Amino acid sequence: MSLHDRVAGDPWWRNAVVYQVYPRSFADSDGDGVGDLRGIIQRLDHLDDLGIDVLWLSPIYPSPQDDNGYDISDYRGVDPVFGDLETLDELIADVHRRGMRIVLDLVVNHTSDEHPWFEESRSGLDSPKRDWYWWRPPRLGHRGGEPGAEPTNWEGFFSGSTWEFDEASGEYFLHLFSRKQPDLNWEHPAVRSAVYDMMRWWLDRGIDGFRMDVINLISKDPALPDGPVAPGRSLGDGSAAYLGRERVHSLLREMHREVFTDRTEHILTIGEMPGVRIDQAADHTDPASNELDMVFQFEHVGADHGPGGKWDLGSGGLREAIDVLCRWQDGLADRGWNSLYWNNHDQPRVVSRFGDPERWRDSATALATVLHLQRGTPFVYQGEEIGMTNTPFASVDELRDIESLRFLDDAAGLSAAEALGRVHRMGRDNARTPMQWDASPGAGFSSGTPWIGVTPDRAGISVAEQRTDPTSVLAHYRRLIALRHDEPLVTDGRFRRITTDAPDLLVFTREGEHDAALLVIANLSSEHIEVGESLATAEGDWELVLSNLDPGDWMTRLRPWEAVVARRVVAGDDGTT
Ligand code: ISL
Repeated sequence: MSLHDRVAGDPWWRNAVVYQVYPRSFADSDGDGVGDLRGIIQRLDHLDDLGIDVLWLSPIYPSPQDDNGYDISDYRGVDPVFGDLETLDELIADVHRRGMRIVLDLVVNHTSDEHPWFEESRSGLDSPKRDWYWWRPPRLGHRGGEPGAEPTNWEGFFSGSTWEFDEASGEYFLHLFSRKQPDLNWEHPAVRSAVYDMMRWWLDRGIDGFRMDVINLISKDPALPDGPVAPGRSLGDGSAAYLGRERVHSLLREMHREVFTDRTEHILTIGEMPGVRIDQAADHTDPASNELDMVFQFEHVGADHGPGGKWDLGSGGLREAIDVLCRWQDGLADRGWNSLYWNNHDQPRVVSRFGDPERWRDSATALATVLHLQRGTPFVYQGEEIGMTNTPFASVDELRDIESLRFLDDAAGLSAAEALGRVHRMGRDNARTPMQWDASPGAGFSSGTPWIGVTPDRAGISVAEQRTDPTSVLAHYRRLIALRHDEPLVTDGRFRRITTDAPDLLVFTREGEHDAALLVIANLSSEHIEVGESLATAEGDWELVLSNLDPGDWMTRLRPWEAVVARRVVAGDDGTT
């Protein structure tokens, strides 16, 4: 059944599964080594085959590509490296013809420094667009450009100060990310109306929604106060002045009013929100708020970070990540809606991060099962559905990501080997190696030299090798997605975790009316686990719905990484029980 046939009044996105494409790395149709829109069109059968409902494209707009397109120099076009607007129209039409929807990335916390808005803003103190960005004079008593003269002590997301000095005007501009990504000033009404206008333009062109990049950073405290400096660091944490401020709510409501009301179809809105808390997410995604449909939270993917952030490897792992996800399930049970993800273009590959390389297939499918059976909207990041792994980049020369390269420049106090080791584990390039379509040397991604190397260790990890194998990771994702479409409890059932004595045994139910329920039992470890007493509170008889291994005696003991979904057999259902 296609999305278009679903019951009227039921928001179309509620049981949808989203697939994220990172265009640079998905499919290269012209052999220049960079993925493109034509390549995506040629591979849409793969999304159809998986059962995907929504395609989310990471940025395809004209961009100097300092941060792979998250630095946009023209909001109404397509970068020539990816194709042109006509090809994008063709992609939109093809996606719709297949009964799918398409969501674009909206990156409006910042633009590129090569965007005409910024070029005009930078042109002089009296430019009419000067206040479209955050300009500030050097710190009192300092000369612009000298160390310590930055207007605040903030450290940026990509290491180093958040301020760049502009010789010509003698002022600094704010950039929370790279210096080629100046932050827009959302306090300026003209900025907001220019953004809303652009969003309407895209909706009129036929797109079905937006994934909004760092949307909880758009409101800044105009006083721009210094932030606290952690022991051993030279720069401060300014996030109190720019992360998750109360005003984000009213800005999002205004956007909703200006852009999304009066549309005949529901527009899907997903806000990316680093650092968002559960109570904030409930407020943002409560339908009564008229803000967003769902947000990306970061708590579970922070489970293995240390106090110093992602490069500071922590002691936590999968158990902690699961606890976080369960808290989010409970936290948004009555109000709001979860997004569910393990991977995206910023995260290391989940099977390498939380799975077991020795039990690659079983851990990849178990991790998928426990995510896809939760309440919320699942996101599959390209390659996750075939269990793609992290890449052992041999040297710095093989890395491409600005965040990793900045970290290596800045990693004072760490040996080169230690710093590279951390990049191996946490770096974003792990997610950005070419999509593995087949087992050929170029992985079927490109006939040319890819912009970033293909993962060397990839036996069995390609679409071609898995497509017709019913035991493959790909086949398992296909089954999980089909189950969501066919079984309303996966969308709507109430989540209840059943606590167990075994720390790596995850048990939860999804409960509906009249005793209807699904039971999920997963062994998230490489040891056998006795299930035994754990199921005492999961009353009833259960019939197997789905399993990632040959079904065994799952009510008694689970093999390593065994994950099972069962349905309660309700007496009187069919007159036989
Ligand atoms: O990637 C991160 C941690 O490694 C985050 O800090 C990330 O930068 C943050 O989640 C924001 O991500 C988004 O905005 C960035 C861009 O680099 C990311 O690719 C994008 O997903 C700036 O636009």
